[in-house]
Amino acid sequence: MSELEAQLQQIRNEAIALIAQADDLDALEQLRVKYMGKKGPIPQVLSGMGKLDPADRPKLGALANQVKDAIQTQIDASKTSLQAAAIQTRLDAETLDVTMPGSYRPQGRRHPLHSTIDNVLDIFVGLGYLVAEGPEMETDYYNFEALNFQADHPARDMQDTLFLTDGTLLRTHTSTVQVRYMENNDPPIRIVVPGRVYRRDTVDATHSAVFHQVEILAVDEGLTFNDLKGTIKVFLQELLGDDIEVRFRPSFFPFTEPSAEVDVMWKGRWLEILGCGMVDPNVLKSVGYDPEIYTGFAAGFGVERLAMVMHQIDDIRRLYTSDLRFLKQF
Ligand code: 2NL
Repeated sequence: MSELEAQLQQIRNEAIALIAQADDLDALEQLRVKYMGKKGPIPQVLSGMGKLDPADRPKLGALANQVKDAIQTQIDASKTSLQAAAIQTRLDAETLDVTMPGSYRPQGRRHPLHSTIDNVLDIFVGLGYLVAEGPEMETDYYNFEALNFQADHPARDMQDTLFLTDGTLLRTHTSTVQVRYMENNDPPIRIVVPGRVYRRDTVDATHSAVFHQVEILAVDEGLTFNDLKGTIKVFLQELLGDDIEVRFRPSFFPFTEPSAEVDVMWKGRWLEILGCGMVDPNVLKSVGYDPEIYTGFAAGFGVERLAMVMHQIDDIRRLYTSDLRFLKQF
């Protein structure tokens, strides 16, 4: 065996050994470039062929090709097994154990006050009413004057209303929004108004200085007390069930004439649930509606009281203290 043949065989043995040990695809590629490239050891050996007897040259060339084939075969084999190993490693890393316990995501929900408001709004929107809202800080005009409160009405007393230092006040009902809406829109109108209202009250189980109201208002030609009764009845049936018993009692509000209070039979007792009436002609006049042409009806109720009745809540303060043990029940 010639010196050059021996070198080729040594190159083959060394290359195959190193390639077989390569532990990733990058290392394998480096070995491929090193042993199979144009600047590799095989062309190096072949460049010494000139010194050989011409008769021995084909034999050396044939051996060089065998060595290259052998190295290439090892490269292919290593590449296949390294690729398979890489896929297996990735599969192992990405394995999901579907039997592991899931992570707990606390689920929020509507507050009972807001779900009550949502239910009420949905019913009136279904009857064709638009939802309207307005400011909580108001003037005497919108809270009292335009709503036909006489100058000496007890509700205007400092004792009952929260006045701000600049002479404005915190609205004591959402009727202010209806006055503003009527000022800016011609009849026919139908609106439902949810909102926060303020009273100068001592807090106890049934009173809060801040609470929520929903009021409705409809103004059109020819609306009668019968339209009011029908609307209230349908509303309470949708809210509390078709079998609900409803009773209207005469009452008084400065902004309606005639006025009524509405009771429902609930768990064996008559419970007062809302106030209503035909809009007083003076209120229509103050927003520029002609009471000879238009009539209207309105109603209002406290959301906390309604939610307390519906869910048997014993203390209004439970609705404000954000105690999850309480709220999780809804
Ligand atoms: C109650 C009674 C009521 C109204 C609110 C109203 C609004 C305008 C004109 C006329 Cl702009 N009326 N609202 C009418 C009757 C009763 O609320 O007991 N609320 C807690």
